[in-house]
Amino acid sequence: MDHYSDIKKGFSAEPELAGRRVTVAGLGRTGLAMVDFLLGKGALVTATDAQTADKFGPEVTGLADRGVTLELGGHGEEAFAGADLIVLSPGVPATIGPLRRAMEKGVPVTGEIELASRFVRAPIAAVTGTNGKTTTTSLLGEILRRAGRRVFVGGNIGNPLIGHVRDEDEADVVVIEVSSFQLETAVTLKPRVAVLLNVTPDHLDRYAGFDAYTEAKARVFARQDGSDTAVMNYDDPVVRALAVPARRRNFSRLAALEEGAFLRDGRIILMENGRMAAELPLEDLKLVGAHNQENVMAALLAARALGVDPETACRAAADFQGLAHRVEFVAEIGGVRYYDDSKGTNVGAVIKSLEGFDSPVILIAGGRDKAGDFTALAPLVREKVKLLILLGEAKDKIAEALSGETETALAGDMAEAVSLARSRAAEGDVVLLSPACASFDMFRDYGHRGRVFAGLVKGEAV
Ligand code: UMA
Repeated sequence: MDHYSDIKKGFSAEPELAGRRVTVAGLGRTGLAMVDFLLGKGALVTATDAQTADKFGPEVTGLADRGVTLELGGHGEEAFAGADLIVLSPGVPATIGPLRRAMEKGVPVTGEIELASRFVRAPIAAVTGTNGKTTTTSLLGEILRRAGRRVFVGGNIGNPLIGHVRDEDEADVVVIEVSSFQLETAVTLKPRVAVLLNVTPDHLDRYAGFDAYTEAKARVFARQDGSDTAVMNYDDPVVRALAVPARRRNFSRLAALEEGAFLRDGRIILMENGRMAAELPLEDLKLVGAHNQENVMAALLAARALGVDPETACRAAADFQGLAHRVEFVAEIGGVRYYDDSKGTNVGAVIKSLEGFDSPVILIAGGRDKAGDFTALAPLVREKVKLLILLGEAKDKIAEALSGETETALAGDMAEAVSLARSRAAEGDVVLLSPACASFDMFRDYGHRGRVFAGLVKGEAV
């Protein structure tokens, strides 16, 4: 069933909300920010969530005292059918029964990004894709800040766009990470720059199939025109096959391009009007891994489309340390580079992280086991890890799975692990904390674990 065509426009560019009955579906981060915004606009708000009241804190249960009609523990017919407008949180599919029936009666339905974008005055850069969108969104935000722009960075990254609109923050550019869920309800969203990093199967529990998922992603380009820019992955067959109305700027790790960004001799080359506009040696990047090379190329092209000069963009990209605890560069000491990948809490994440390094790696792993199959790490450990340092509850289980592959040492705590790593690391090596386990046996959470690691590396007390 194609429900996209059913998403009604039904309301104007910057809709008048005062006195209108607006129903907000889903009371997570998006829904709460939306309710705030709508109350500020004088709307008559109904808020509904499938979960019962006992699952919520006072920020939700207290909404009734703020004049909101609250319906928890399910979605009744009236909340939707009696509305002038329904606003969906991204996690609420447009296919649920009472919602569909209201749509059939002609009640307009929208989503948070769509509604918020109608109130945004600044140009919007929207980043989507199956993987890499958070890194690319953050990096683009960073580049723009370095270029002196006032930037709001938000969206699926965790910071709803409607909060920015509600607070009437000033921004020169708005950079949003947008998910396929958010794009389903995007009707008039017209990003000045839209980035599509890649499309591989994901969220197939929500979509009829891969084509429907791709179709949702491609909506980011639907309203663009020749004055806008589409930044697209030339190496991804699904992305490459899409026709877009905007000025197209491709990036590729594999092919030399006359226009766009590509890799040559260990450098990112930016080509504009058939000429090289800038080059950035990959060795200057703090971000590691082939996927991050793509993210950097995409962010550079987006920044160029927003008028950032190529040198500033390349310098900011080179300095970007990555997201906290996701293969985050910590320090280079005596020619040894230290990385915090504390968020690598499963085996798959550690595989991805190890794949990103060409230098010999001293890997610090272990923690609370989540029934991980550590033997899946064997080939990469054999190939790349010169010393495996294990700690936490899972250390014996990991040692059993991997000690045949490389030299292995056990550590009593993080301080011992870091000091062992430091004493054994030679110039050119990488020391990587990527635990393949949860942190709760020794730390409050993965963030705490990462901060302790980084503090020890830098010799700071944490
Ligand atoms: N709910 C209903 N009815 C339903 C389904 C859900 O009432 O039929 C309720 C749930 O009970 C819950 C609420 O909806 O109380 C949650 O709403 P939500 O799932 O939309 O979550 P938010 O807290 O609003 O967070 C959303 C994004 N979540 C999802 O898309 C699932 C966050 O992305 C995003 O950071 C945030 O908005 C701000 O924009 C998270 C995510 O996992 C990181 N995104 C997916 C991804 O990246 O793969 C798309």
